[in-house]
Amino acid sequence: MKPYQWGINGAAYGKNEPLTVKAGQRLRINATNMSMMSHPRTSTATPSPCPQDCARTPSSWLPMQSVAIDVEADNPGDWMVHCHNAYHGEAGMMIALEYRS
Ligand SMILES: [Cu+2]
Repeated sequence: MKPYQWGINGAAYGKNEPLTVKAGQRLRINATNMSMMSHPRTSTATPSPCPQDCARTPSSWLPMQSVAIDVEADNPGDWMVHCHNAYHGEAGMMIALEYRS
């Protein structure tokens, strides 16, 4: 938390490698919250809004808790996987999910 920077896959957004998935594939994102803060997590696609294109962890992603997020590739586009606390996303807690048909 010091400096106030967050990341996914070992780096802040823009420095981490995008996740990729192709049509018909299933992707499992295994994630561990290595911080002592809770992180509500949501995946959203553009232009499709929530709730149909959202994946949420149970209520909140608790400190030191692991979750598995299963994604079925049935909606091509550029997605963002991010913490739902906007200020955490702004600090880098996001990663692109590139889905190509
Ligand atoms: Cu967060």
